[in-house]
Amino acid sequence: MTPAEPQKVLIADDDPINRDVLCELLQPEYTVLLAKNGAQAVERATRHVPDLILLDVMMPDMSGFDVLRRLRATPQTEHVSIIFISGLDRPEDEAAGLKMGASDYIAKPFNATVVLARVALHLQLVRQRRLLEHLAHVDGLTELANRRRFDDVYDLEWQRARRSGQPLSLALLDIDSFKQFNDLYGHPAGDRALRAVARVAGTHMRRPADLAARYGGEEMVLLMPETDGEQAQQIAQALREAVAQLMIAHAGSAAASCITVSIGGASLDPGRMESSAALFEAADVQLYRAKQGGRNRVMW
Ligand code: GH3
Ligand code: MG
Ligand code: MG
Ligand code: MG
Repeated sequence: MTPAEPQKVLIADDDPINRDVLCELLQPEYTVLLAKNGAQAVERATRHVPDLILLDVMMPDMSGFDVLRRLRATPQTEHVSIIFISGLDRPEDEAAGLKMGASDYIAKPFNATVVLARVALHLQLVRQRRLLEHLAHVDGLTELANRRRFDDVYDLEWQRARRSGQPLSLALLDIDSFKQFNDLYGHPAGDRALRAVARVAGTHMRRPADLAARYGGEEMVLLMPETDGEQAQQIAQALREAVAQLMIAHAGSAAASCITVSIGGASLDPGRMESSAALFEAADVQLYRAKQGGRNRVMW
C-alpha cells in the first residue's frame, strides 16, 4: 500500500474543450489520462485501471452509459468509480446514471470548483475502500495474506483445479521450537523472526497465482496453483533452506542452532482428492511427520 502516490483520473469526453478544461483543473493534483471517445475510454480504463473516471454521456461512437456497462463486465474495472458529466441534465437522466452504478452525476455546464470538490470526495472514498480491503485481507504483523483471504482464494483455486484437471499444491509451514525462541529471546524478537520468515515465504511464491498466507500464530500456508508435487517440493525445499540461511540464532531449537521451519505438503490428485479440506488435511499430516522426523525438513 502506497497511499501517497498520486491518484489516476481518466477524463473521457468527445469535446476537446471539455477535455482541456477538466484536464487543467485536475492535472496539478492527479495523474490525468484522456480519452476522446467511448472505445478509447474502455481501452484506457482497462489498460491503466484509473481510480476515477469522469465520463461524458453523449459521445458519437458509444454512450457513457455503454462504457459503464462494459467496464462493469470486465474484472479489472468492475469496481472503478465513475462520475458522469453530461449535458443531459434532466432528473431522470441523473437518476438513470446513478442507478447504473455511477458514484455521482454532474450536469453541464459544470462549475470547476464543484467538480474539483466532488472529484476529491470520491477519490477519498476510493482510498478508504482500498484501505478497508487491505485491512480485511492482509495480516498486520507479517503483511502476508491473512486466513480469511487464504480461505477465499483456496476455494476458488480448488474449484478451478477440479475443472481444469491442473495440479494444485498446498503446503503448511510451521516454525520450529518457536515457543522456546520467545522464551529465550523475548516476544518482540519472536515477532521480528516471524516477519523475516514471512518475507522469505512471500518471495518464494513467484507466480502471480501463488499465495503465501499467515494461517495462524507461527504457521503459514502456501498455495501453488498449476504446480505439481515435484515442483512444489523443490520450492518448499528452497524456502526451508532460505529460512535457515537467515541465520537467526536459536539456542533452544530442537532442530538446529538457528531458526528453521518444517513444511508439510500435498498435491491435488484430481481423481482421488475429495475436497479442499482433504488436501489441507493431507498437508497437515505431512507437517506432523516433518516434526516427528526431527524438524527442519519438508515432507510430501
Ligand atoms: P514445534 O517445533 O513443535 O512447532 O514447536 P513450537 O514451540 O513452535 O510449537 P507450538 O505450537 O507449541 O508453539 C508455537 C508458539 O508460537 C507459541 C507462541 O508463543 C508463538 N507464537 C505464535 N504467534 C506468535 C506471534 O505472533 N509472535 C510471537 N512472537 N510468537 C508467536
Ligand atoms: Mg459529449
Ligand atoms: Mg505451531
Ligand atoms: Mg512451531
